Amino acid sequence: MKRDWWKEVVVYQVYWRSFKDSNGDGYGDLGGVIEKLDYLSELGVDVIWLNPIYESPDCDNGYDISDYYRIMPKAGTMEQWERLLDEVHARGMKLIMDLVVNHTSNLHPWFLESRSSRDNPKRDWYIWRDGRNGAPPNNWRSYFTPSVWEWDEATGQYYFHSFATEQPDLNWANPQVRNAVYEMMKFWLDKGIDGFRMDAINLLAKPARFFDAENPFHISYLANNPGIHEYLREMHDRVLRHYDVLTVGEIPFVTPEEGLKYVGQDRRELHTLFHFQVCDEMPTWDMLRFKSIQKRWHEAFYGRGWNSQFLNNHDHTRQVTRYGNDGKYRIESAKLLATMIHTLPGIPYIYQGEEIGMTGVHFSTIESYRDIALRIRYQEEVDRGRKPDEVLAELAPLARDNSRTPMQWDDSPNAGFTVGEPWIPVNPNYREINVKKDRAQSDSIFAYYKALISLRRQYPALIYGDYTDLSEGDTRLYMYTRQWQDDVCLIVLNHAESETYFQFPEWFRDGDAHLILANYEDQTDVTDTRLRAYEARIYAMNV
Ligand code: TEU
Repeated sequence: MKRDWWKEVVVYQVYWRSFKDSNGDGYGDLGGVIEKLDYLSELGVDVIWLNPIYESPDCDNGYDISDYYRIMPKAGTMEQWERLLDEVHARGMKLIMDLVVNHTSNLHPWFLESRSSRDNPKRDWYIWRDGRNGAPPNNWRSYFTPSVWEWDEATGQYYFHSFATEQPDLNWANPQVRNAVYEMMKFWLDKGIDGFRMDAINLLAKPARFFDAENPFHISYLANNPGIHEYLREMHDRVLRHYDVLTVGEIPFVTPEEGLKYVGQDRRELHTLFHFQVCDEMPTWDMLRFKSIQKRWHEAFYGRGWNSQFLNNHDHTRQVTRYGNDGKYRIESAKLLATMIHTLPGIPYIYQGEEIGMTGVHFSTIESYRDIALRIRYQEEVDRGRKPDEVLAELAPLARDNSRTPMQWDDSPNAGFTVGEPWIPVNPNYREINVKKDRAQSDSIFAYYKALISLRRQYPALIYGDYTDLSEGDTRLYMYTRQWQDDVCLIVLNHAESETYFQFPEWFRDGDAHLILANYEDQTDVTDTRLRAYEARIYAMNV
């Protein structure tokens, strides 16, 4: 298999508004990211993914862009951004930026023009349709609202939005739109960035006719529509192939076979993708489901395309709370989940705070929540007559704000995130869980992540190796190998609070196996087959 730098990286996601505030306005910012670069460099990550920093009315935390060429004042200035890029590069790291081109803000000048009249030259830059007997053109729901259509009084038509009404979708069928996006991409690439994380990129194409959906709640109709691969191939041909960069598409609603159409190495579209089979189909940990997802994707992708591994991000609640145990075994289970993510096939993504085992949060009032998606959904349910408390209790566990609370640096007020008033409340557990405390402990989660990241450099089998699950059907034990040429790594995990025993594979016992990492410090015995609560180990050997 061909070696490429971008296959070998570990990516760290910086949700900057919650990372570190350098000017006391309560929002994290670029200055704060610069301050913490040594921290990231010490962790050992190769690439930083920065969530959108472009000018935006900020209805959806920067995913509603009103000027692609300017920096949002909350984040800082273009000079600071340029300095950030230099400082990242000076430390031997790379920077990838969020590319949000399925939609713009409704305050983007393109949309203001488009909505100004039916014969404006930019009318066709967005998707406008007549209603159907006084109702929207079809019955589709959007991600955030009951309809993808919003009535616009001024010109008497509806416009299409896959997310909030403040996020009208661009019309990718219009070549002028595509040109404008390609120019903008070149602007950032020419500044020297190292790639893009492409927001909702498989939503760009829309169907020729907007038929009704049988079940409007299954919003997969928004994705993978005819024409999408032509757009991505054109984007590759016109822009991406001229730069040596990493591209990762956010691709909801795909099977492995469909996913390969986006990232197959012969496809000339994208390098890698995020699929959401784990996050969307596993509300809580489900070992058998997880194993079957890993197996299916590996079988489809091995030697053909490159995957990603992640269990949380700014849209999906903290992994240790959702998929581990954020009480008694927080430290052990945080490390167990990290072990999986860094040893399963694909690029590992670390979401800020994960490396110290930050947990989800449960705010007691709706006012504390900031997320537009949650607030709209809450209102919709309350308007249907449901009890507010009950609705909140139902929505809280998977709320996006779980991951968006400020990074917990130390036990000083507001966790050392800001000297001002944080834009979203800090998780009240910050005195117990913070970077300073974690790093002072002998069983530091941070140190374990650091070790995992450096193991990937020593053992290319963890990156390029074939994957074999040796524990199919077992609901607690997960044991698998990664093999590349003569090198094998064996990973053994017990995803349970009680003990489990396992058997080494026959071939393994005879070799010169050694234990290269374990999440229980006292574990040094290579022959021990007893696993304690959330115990995780990695062995290596030559065959
Ligand atoms: O998310 C869009 C998106 O497709 C996800 O909602 C995805 O389907 C989901 O995580 C799977 O469960 C992106 C951004 O990540 C999100 O923060 C924005 O709100 C959204 O786009 C709109 O730009």
